[in-house]
Amino acid sequence: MKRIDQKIIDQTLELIKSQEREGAGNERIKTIVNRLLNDLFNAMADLDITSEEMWKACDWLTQTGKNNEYGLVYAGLGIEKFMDDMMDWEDEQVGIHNKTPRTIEGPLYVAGSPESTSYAELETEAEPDGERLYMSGVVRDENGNPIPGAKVEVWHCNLKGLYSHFDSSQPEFNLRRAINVAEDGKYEFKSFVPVGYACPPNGSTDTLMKLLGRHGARPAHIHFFVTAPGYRKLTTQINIEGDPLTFDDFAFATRPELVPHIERIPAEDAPKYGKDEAFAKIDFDFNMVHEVTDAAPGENHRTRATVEA
Ligand code: MBD
Ligand code: FE
Repeated sequence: MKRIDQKIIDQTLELIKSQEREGAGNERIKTIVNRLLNDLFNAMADLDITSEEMWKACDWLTQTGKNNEYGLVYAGLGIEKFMDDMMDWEDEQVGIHNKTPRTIEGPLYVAGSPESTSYAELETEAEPDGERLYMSGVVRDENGNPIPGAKVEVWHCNLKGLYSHFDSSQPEFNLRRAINVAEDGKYEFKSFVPVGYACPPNGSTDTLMKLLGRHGARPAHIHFFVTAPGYRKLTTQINIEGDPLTFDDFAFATRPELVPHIERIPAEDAPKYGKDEAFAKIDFDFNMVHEVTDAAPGENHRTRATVEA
């Protein structure tokens, strides 16, 4: 039951729209804003939203911006996941299959990480209590052939669940690297098994999650951008198998195909793999598809953190 006549809602929407000048401004923005206002005003009426609630929301939005938490809110409300759903559906419609599934980027990427060829060690700062991890695989095209010249950017958090740059106590680019693959398409990195992530306590996202009766935690995961000339940028993650939150991720990023088996190699078998200590081993190939014009591009131009030289 609306607390106001539909006629008045529509009149107000019309009034607001009537100030737009033809030929001025941006048509796409006009369409989007008018649609969102339409849905918002109707929701305000349907839900009997009070002045108190409206201004609480304004305060929360203001604080979220001050905290730089909108990227986190997009993740936690499933907005970023829903964009993936739409792009996946579009891929299916145009017949794109057999690719490594995409999943959300999240708000914690930093551009410009140190580059190397075929192999990288992610720890700028050693994590002495970490369980050693080696992850490796091949970047492949639609036919399974390696893609020479592909680049694998990788980033993950430390054992406190914090990401370098956003956590200023870590060295710049700690646990962030860019690996250029050679002719064989292979990449490998040495790191440690990361832990899960939790939203900053009492921040805007955490506050919202609590009001929704939800948690603000992610299972342990590792992020990737995989790029190659002519191919669609792949934004994805893998999960650490066995994490209790694997399918209870506040950011909805887990996909069954992105939970590779993690194998534990004891110290005595390590030399067989050319390693000198016990380690956890993940094998994971990235299957790329060519850039196409009839489905969403792999890249978007959201503002990303960079490090001043
Ligand atoms: C993360 O580490 C992350 O990957 C996402 C999507 C949201 C918050 C923290
Ligand atoms: Fe993350």
